[in-house]
Amino acid sequence: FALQNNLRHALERQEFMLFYQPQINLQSGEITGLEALIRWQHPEQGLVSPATFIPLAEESDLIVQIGKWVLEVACQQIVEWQRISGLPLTISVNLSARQFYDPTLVETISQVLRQTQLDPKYLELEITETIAIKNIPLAQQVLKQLQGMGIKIAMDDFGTGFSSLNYLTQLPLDTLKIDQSFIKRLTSDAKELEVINAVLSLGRGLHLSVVAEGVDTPEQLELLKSLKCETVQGFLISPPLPVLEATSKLQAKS
Ligand code: G
Ligand code: G
Ligand code: MN
Ligand code: NA
Repeated sequence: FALQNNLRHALERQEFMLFYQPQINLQSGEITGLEALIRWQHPEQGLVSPATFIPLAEESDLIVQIGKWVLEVACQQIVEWQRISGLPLTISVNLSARQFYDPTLVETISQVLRQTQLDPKYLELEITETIAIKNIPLAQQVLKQLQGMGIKIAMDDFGTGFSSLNYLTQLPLDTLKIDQSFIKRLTSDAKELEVINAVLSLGRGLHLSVVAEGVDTPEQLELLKSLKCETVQGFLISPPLPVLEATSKLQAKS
């Protein structure tokens, strides 16, 4: 209860911040984009994980306000990073269910794009299978509008939902993000390799980019390279970083 109460004031008290986790192209080693990940600096409890407070925020419209803040800050930041690095960087932003189905989402996003002057093709919105299957026809409609604006859509945690293959042809998508759990098991079993291979081949067939998430070891990286995986993200490459550290990393690359 206390946490939920504090959460209500966290925005005005400026207690949220974004961390950014780089994604790299496996062939070139270049950073192609970053995923924005929210953090809550709680005055007494320290850093609170979004895994804890996003579900609380989802219980009310608070998630819509927090989500808007995330979009504003993330889009502003990527414009700045594109400018200083000269790289065509994409920013990936996670959406929650209530935020995704909120009737103000599309207007909020167009407003943020106008304000920040970010080219929509550099904004990627991440939704999960669980979000999509709540209401496939509505999800389809919202995603079509967003894609029509030039925004990219990624299916996050791919492979952990129920009807993975069922919705793939029904929803307009640009990217599949293979869930971390698949990558974690990548070394132990030849069957795991085949599953990832199948997702990569599915991606190629459907003209979707594929990102392997949670890459933790050099061995996993080598296996993904051998499978011709395009993009990777994970602690081995970099953990989510505060702005200044991410900026240094981008400057070192350019
Ligand atoms: O960064 P971390 O591993 O602590 O994230 C935990 C969970 O919180 C992940 O599922 C991630 O997608 C989610 N998350 C992080 N930032 C955001 C955000 O800005 N919005 C939403 N809806 N979820 C987020
Ligand atoms: O649900 P989603 O995929 O958005 O969650 C992303 C979160 O996963 C990030 O916030 C980050 O903290 C976490 N993460 C990113 N890379 C790794 C990794 O290599 N290993 C582990 N265990 N977690 C990771
Ligand atoms: Mn994500
Ligand atoms: Na994920």
